[in-house]
Amino acid sequence: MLNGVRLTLEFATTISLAVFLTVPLGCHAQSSKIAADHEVTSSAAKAGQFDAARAYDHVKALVALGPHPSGSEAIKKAQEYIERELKSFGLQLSLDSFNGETPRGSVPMKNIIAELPGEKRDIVLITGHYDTKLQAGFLGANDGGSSTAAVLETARVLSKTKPEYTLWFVLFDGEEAVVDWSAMDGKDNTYGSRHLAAKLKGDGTLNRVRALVLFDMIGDKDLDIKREGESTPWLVDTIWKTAHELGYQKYFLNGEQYISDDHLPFRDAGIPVVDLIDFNYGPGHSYWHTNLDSLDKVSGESIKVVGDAVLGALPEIFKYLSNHSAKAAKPSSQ
Ligand code: 1BN
Ligand code: ZN
Repeated sequence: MLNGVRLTLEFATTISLAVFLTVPLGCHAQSSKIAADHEVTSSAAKAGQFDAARAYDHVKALVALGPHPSGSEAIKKAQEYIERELKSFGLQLSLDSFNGETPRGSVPMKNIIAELPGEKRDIVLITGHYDTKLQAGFLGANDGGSSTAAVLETARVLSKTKPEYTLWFVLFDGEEAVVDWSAMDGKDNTYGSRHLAAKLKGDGTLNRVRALVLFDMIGDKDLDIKREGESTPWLVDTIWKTAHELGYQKYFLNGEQYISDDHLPFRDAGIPVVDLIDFNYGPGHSYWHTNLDSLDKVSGESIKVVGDAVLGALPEIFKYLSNHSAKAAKPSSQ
């Protein structure tokens, strides 16, 4: 069903990445032969594509670990997997470990951050959560798995480039509630993103953060994403425009929804944010936070649709940021 648009999309994504993201010199051998040049170009183009099969394999690997809520033994395996993958792309990791103070006591948590240096020091965050909801038998193929897969595959594709802005690929821990989303005065959720936003504010790095893209629940075989109303309009518009140009209007709908999620701590700190979330999962949303959120409900092609839209929109996002300097209240970092 999603295959019909793939060729057009691959072409469009390759072109836009080629124009706006500089592949570092020395990556590809020079050749005087046109045929050899063509071969080099097409293999580079392939390497520059978001790969649906790789995304699906990430979800499969995470699901195979079993339920991995914050603080569990299984989440340590998920962390090892994510860290190994990000390192294999040649990215520099930093680990933001902390204790989440939950209704069930103190829980060790860890945000995983991989940096891709850009031409500018200012940072765009590409994010998702990797913890699964604390519930016996809950695998979170879509809710936890798909967001992790999208961040990892986006990181792999972009790691071959030198982007205009520095990119941080961030996997948040502790997105899910330990007891209930509204427990503890509405604070039993988004532990990782709240911790990172506060930490970056405290050490001054938040002044360099110019935008945040959040993937969540984007692996549904029946993909339909509405505009998220807490998100920043120009960022939503930019991604929707790109998605529609890529032929993805069927998946990027024009309706609106309001979702409380990992983007909010950064939005509240004044950062432009967008939450890409398909909050219509299964008949009558019946798979969400149930043990029906399993591998068979997820498609790598759906994850690719959203990954392609973000990759394709990045040049426009960078252009917008270049034309709109950081808020005057924030001291300039450059
Ligand atoms: C998304 C996936 N969310 C949790 N898992 C955020 C959310 C929480 C969305 C409560 C709606 C209600
Ligand atoms: Zn959830």
